[in-house]
Amino acid sequence: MINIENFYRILTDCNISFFVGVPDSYLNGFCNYLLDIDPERNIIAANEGNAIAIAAGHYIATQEIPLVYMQNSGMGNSLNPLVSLADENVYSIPMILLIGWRGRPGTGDWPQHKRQGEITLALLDDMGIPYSILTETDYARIIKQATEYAYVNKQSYAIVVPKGILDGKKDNVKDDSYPMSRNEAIETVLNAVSEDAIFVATTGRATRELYYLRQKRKEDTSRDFLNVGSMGHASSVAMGMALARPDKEFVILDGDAAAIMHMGAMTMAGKLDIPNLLHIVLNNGTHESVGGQPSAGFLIDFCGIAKACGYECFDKYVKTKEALTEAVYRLSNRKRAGFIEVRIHNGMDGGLPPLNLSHMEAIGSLMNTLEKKEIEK
Ligand SMILES: Cc1ncc(C[n+]2csc(CCOP(=O)(O)OP(=O)(O)O)c2C)c(N)n1
Repeated sequence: MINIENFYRILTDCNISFFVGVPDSYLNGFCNYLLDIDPERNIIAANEGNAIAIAAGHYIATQEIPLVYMQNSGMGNSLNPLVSLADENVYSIPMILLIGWRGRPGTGDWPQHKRQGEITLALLDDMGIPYSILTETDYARIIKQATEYAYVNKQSYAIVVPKGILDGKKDNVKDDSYPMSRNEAIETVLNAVSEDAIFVATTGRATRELYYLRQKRKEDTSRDFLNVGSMGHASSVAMGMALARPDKEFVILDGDAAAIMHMGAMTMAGKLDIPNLLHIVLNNGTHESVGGQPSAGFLIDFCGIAKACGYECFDKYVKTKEALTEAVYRLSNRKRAGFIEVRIHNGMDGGLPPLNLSHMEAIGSLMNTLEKKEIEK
């Protein structure tokens, strides 16, 4: 584990002092240090493409080289502005990329990280971005080499970060901002909607909580889709299913940061005839699954946005079990897609088991459930 203070000091010695990105658990110690030390110059972006473009704007306005941090899962989001905005063939905007290397071959990681882990270095090669793999002993030299390259060549340089080098302890801090936990909110929804509704849960803790609750309640999981990767796309997967199966109800358990990451998807509620869709955002105002860094969740009016996008909404937001149950009932006769924002507190059940399941089996039984209904009809 690198001393984060030293790491930061070397960056600032090399004139890197503007930071923008999406948090990652492998960069957790660094991200949380930035939050403490200089929140003004650390922008937590909506998605990794947003981060690259903000960094580009910063460079254009100041000629200071920015640092963009991200999990390698976000490389896809960053690719378009990297190659069509910052690339040497266009505006040649240099930046330092700090990339958490989930799924590094040989290290073992969850299935959703496997392919991205395998292609991380190849993607950088293909984009013409040189890189170094960060080590505990050689980090000062790597930072200097990266920044020198960026200044001299006006091009980006990536520092790829393996597990255990910049990750701090993930604090499980329970705050008392709102009465309900994620677990309680999900259980309330499970109790309020029809028994055969199909659930789609977002990346991170929501998938684990839903799976865990199904075991605890001795319910089968063949009606659940666990969107373990593709952050921000759970609602779109649900929309695709809802459109194809108007006879079934689909409930999305989304996260605030995930919904914000691909918020454009919400406009589809105004375009598509999907009253069988209920989109619930579990808003704790943070990226809790990767260390609790703040999102814009508490700064924006989700229900206002949802209404403007064509959803039917209940109130501004709900925060108690009773209000959440009431919201589900009030929306049960909706004519359009429904939307509920639930404010929840941070803090996770420490005993929550990891998600140990076969994704192919899980999708097989969900597809079976959907197919069975078709035959019965
Ligand atoms: C494209 C992409 N970027 C970053 C990540 C890392 N990541 C996993 S979960 C998560 C935070 C999700 O926050 P939110 O949706 O609010 O749910 P919470 O964790 O608070 O329950 C992040 C940033 C990822 N999986 N994919």
